[in-house]
Amino acid sequence: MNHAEIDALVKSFIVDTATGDVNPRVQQVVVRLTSDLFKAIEDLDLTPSEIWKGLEYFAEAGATHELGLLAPGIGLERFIDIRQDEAEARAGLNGGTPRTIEGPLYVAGAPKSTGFARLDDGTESEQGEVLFMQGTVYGADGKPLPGAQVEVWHANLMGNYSFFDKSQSHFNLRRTIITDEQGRYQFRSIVPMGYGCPPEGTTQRLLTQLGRHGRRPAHIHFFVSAADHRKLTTQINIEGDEYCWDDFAFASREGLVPSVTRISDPAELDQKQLSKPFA
Ligand code: MBD
Ligand code: FE
Repeated sequence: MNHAEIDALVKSFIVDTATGDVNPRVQQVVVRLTSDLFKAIEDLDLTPSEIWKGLEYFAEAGATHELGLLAPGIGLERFIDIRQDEAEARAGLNGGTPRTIEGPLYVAGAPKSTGFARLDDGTESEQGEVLFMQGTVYGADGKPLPGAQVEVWHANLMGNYSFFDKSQSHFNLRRTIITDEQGRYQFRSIVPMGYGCPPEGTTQRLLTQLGRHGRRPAHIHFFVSAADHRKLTTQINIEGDEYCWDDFAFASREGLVPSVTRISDPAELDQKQLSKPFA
């Protein structure tokens, strides 16, 4: 069938049979996606078994909760961000910390504190490196924002996230920090390890057939929100990670790889003229 015939067929199936209440947007989207699918089937000459295999693939991805992993893996989540950046640029809303993808592993309701939080429950203190991070939340006017909400979440030393990894305590490595009077937040945690897609899962199986790996660099996620401001969704990568610029989820961006200073003795804070965490 040629494309015009496919358009007519899809219209006859979906549009011409409408009787009750039509949601025009849903109709528009379904007509478009269905005709694009049929055209791809035609152009690629997909066999019936290939088509059913594709449907089974999505069924398995859904049943194993991997659709949220497939979305970043095929670049869909990054594409949504690019479009958001473009929309903001058109509206003249430039500058500030770049956004990047949320990923599938956020959990709402993390313990809340003001100014400072310790994120880790201490179970990996022996093996891990202690990490301190501090920063200031600024509004678009460049002024510090007191009372802003900084939600932080990251993986443990196995690259796993609490709740998804049942072996971790609830809300391990997840906290909500409210900025202090000067718009500052600080936290103590452990340096995370990068995430890897479940090796036998639907996402990794697809990536492998595309000749791709399913690794993410070590990273820390943030939601930053405040009254009358749009929410920022972003992440930082830990510099030096071999996947820092080779992320299967395409989340790495210029400006989101802060420099990390490693110290073994607190006295080095003075020598290196670093601000003191907790000070
Ligand atoms: C992650 O930790 C993540 O941040 C993304 C985007 C995908 C999979 C695991
Ligand atoms: Fe993550």
